[in-house]
Amino acid sequence: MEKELFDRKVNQLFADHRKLITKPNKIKKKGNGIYNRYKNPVVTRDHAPVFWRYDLDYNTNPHLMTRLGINTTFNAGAIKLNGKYLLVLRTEGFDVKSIFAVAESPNGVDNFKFWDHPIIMPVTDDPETNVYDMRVTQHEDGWIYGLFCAERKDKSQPDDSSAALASCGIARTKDLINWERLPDLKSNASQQRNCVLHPEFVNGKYMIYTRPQMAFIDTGDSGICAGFTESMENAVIDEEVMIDPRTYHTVKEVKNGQGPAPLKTEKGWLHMAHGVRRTAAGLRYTLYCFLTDLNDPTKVIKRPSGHFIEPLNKERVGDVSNVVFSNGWIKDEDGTVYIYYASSDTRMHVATTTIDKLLDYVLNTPEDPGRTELCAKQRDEMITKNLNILKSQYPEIDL
Ligand code: M1P
Repeated sequence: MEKELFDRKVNQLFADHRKLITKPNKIKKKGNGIYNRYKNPVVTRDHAPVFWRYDLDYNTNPHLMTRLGINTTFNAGAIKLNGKYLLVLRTEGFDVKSIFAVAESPNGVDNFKFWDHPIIMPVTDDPETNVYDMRVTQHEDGWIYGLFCAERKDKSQPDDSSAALASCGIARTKDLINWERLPDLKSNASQQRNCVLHPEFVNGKYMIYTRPQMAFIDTGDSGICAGFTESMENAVIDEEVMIDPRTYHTVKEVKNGQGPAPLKTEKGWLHMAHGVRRTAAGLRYTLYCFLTDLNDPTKVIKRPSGHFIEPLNKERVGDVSNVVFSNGWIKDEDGTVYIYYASSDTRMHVATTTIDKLLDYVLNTPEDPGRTELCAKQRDEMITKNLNILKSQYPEIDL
């Protein structure tokens, strides 16, 4: 390629990129009353800067090839800092290693722009092969903590190239730029994923939501648990108590995991989690909510039935299809909540709602009665009530 053409193409790459990242996002019509979905994903792999993917030196890349491709940008932690909405994205290269990248937006729903450099996360004495799914918690001790999955080859099974060990990596920062790596969480479980730091001390200790598991994929009898540690500089949990178990024939039959750190409300701690079902088409991941006691966050006080967000339309297809996963949300000063969720392990979306609506949802959506006969009766009660309302208040509606 002539240098002149190369230069033109470089300019075009940047123009196309700018057009994409500055595209306004719009609320989708026909919401469900609980939250608004948006027309466009907020971050895709094409949002990664051109200079993250291409070698722009004519001498070493005369064909202007993608040199280090980005495969997916998903499962982002979220925090608002200095008035900006920040996502800490799981950014997976073509090499299937994830790195953490920060993208910031002025309004939380569009114009997400990557910071120029990825996070260079310091390693422990036993460097991991992969890191992902960071939960970002602004703790009352003054630090911002990132808890993430640190994955290493299981060296006790040298002949199985898929044998891996997942543990909870811990790091802290004040600005998301400079990170202090702390030792991985120590607990009695051989593996941990989906660990999340609670934002406040509980009885003077740090509380960590865990998901202990005995194998890398299969979680066995595990569910969302909680444990306490005196310090984050050497986090040790001696005992984990189950707070949200898996349940037969529900959205969390096969596995579940805490989403982002819970939001504090006047009625309790508001949680979002993912639940997994096994289907003939493979695993299906949806998001669900629950509320825990303000004074005792290990005690669940409300469990609205079923899922809260499910993969819809284009969201259903991607690297790992039929998945929605969330590890980040932001509560604004005015009560608006920005829920960041990834679809099919591929791209990031936002849904917006308010604390009031979320509380209405968790407090007034009936619990799953557990059996089909009871579900039929539960629905019939609402139908009967509605038919009376319709007859008396909306006679013009043709039923
Ligand atoms: O592929 C779906 C998700 O699978 C894992 O989550 P969990 O351990 O709860 O099954 C994680 O690898 C997550 O990143 C991924 O989105």
